[in-house]
Amino acid sequence: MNSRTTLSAWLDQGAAHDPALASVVASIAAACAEIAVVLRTAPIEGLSGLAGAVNVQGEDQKQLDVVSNDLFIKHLGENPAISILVSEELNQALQFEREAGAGRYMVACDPLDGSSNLDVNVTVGSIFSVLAVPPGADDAALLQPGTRQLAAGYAAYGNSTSLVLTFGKSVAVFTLDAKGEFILTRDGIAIPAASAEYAINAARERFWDEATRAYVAESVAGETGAAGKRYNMRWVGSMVADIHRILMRGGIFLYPLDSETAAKGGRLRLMYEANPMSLLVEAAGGRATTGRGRILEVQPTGIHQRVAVILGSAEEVERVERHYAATLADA
Ligand code: P6P
Repeated sequence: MNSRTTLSAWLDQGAAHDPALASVVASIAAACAEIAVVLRTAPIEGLSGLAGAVNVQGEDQKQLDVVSNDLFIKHLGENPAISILVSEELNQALQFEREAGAGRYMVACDPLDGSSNLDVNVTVGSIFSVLAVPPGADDAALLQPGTRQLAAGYAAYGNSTSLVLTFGKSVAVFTLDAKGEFILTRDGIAIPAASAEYAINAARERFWDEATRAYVAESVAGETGAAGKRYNMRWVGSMVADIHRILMRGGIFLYPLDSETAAKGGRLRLMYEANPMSLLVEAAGGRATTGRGRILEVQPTGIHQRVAVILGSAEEVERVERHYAATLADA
């Protein structure tokens, strides 16, 4: 891809089909570009370490969680098309002051996912989802299934900064250049249907359900097992890093419901982790399930609802689904 197509030029060419929606994505990208700059020198600026507060998830907030959340509030608050921000770092939805009837979009985001990896310089990311909301929407209007997303994506702050974006039909990748512009570097991402790489936190084996146990056992058995091929395992502990690898070369990511997370509905959050990642994966030809149904069809009951997440290469997700079907049939 020789020509340098900037994100703004790509949006102007009509990718979003709606100039206001394009402006929402541009505001999100501006927040991510500023977060990337802050992260690059954070240890020098004394921005590593804890903020001294606990967020709604009960997690110790890092200073950079707060800084990233503030940058989303700044950039999204400046865009009159956006009326509501749902954030992992905010207990309640934030309603921006808007003219009567203005502000048709809400953004749900995890401003800095995987922040436990910051101190060891491992890729972290910002995850975002865009939905339409009526002006003056009440909380119930925010609780929309992932099929209603108008755009979704993430920024991966790694050796380069990638912005990975979909409006539901295809997936494009932009890379942040030295001047702070996102440049189109890949388009039409397709996840290979077959893969031999799975991502799961294997230390949780004692909590797994029967379907997860059976899927992993088959993968570990390699050529001698029912899967009939050798597998490799990767687990970064940063969802954006694991999902980016899967979008780039295939694989499957599993954070299933287990005996420890079941009481909370799962580990990962539906509206600003599972749904945006599922829209990306499905737009790239993959599949995304809770094990008991399509993630994008889950009806949220709360903005911080958690859910089981199993997504990636279609053939691998189908193998997991076969094990769930078998165990549910036995139940
Ligand atoms: P565990 C990071 O805290 C996160 O939300 C995701 O980015 C990541 O995939 C997962 O949790 C890691 O969970 O249980 O391995 O620490």
